Amino acid sequence: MADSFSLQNVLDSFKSCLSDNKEVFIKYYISGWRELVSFMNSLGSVFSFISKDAVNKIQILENFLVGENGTHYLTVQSMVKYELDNELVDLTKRGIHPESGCRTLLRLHRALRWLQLFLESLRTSNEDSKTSVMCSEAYNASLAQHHPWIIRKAAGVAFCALPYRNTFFEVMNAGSHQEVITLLGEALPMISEVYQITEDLYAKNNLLDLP
Ligand code: 1PZ
Repeated sequence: MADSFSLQNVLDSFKSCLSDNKEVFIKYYISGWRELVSFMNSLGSVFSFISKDAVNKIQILENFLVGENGTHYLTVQSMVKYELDNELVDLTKRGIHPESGCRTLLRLHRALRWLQLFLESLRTSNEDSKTSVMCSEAYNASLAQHHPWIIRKAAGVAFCALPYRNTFFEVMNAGSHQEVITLLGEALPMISEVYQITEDLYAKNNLLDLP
């Protein structure tokens, strides 16, 4: 993990995510998330309940990756195959595998959809746009559908603490506003492709509703 956040690091991680045959490397997927978490931490402690959960999930995947069955966790594709073939996933209700790689990654995958929507709206925003509004619109169109009322409420409170667009662009640490917008334009297709490949894989294997 880098000492300080930069949007470029996020872009680099998601760029490195895809193998030549379009498999998603878990190593770079989680390093992208680590970058994002460090960014979120720099925004203040209101976000710590969100980053704690994200870090927890990143850590679960990391443990699989460095564990004795690590070679099966090289890519999302190999993980799905390995965990399904070996019945390591609770498919319909939580049971003996409450922290499978598949269900854990699904949570981050859903959050990646939020990120995609949020960054796209930042990219196309103007000076009067409010980050809190963009953030909650992206949230309502994605993650919120998977969260109970109490989490949605807490998320809504946190969004109100987001800095203004100008400050936000500065903490992204990628140069002038125009440069940030250009970089977002490069990052988004990468993120979208990683998202879509994972989405198709999960859909094909009926894994989109894992408990
Ligand atoms: C910069 C602004 C940050 C806004 C982040 C928007 C996402 C709000 C998410 C609120 C989630 C709060 C805490 C915990 C939720 C968990 O219950 C769920 C489901 O997991 P389960 O309970 O089934 O184990 N966790 C998630 O949905 C994963 C959330 C990961 C969020 C990562 C956000 C990273 C943001 C990067 C910011 C640039």
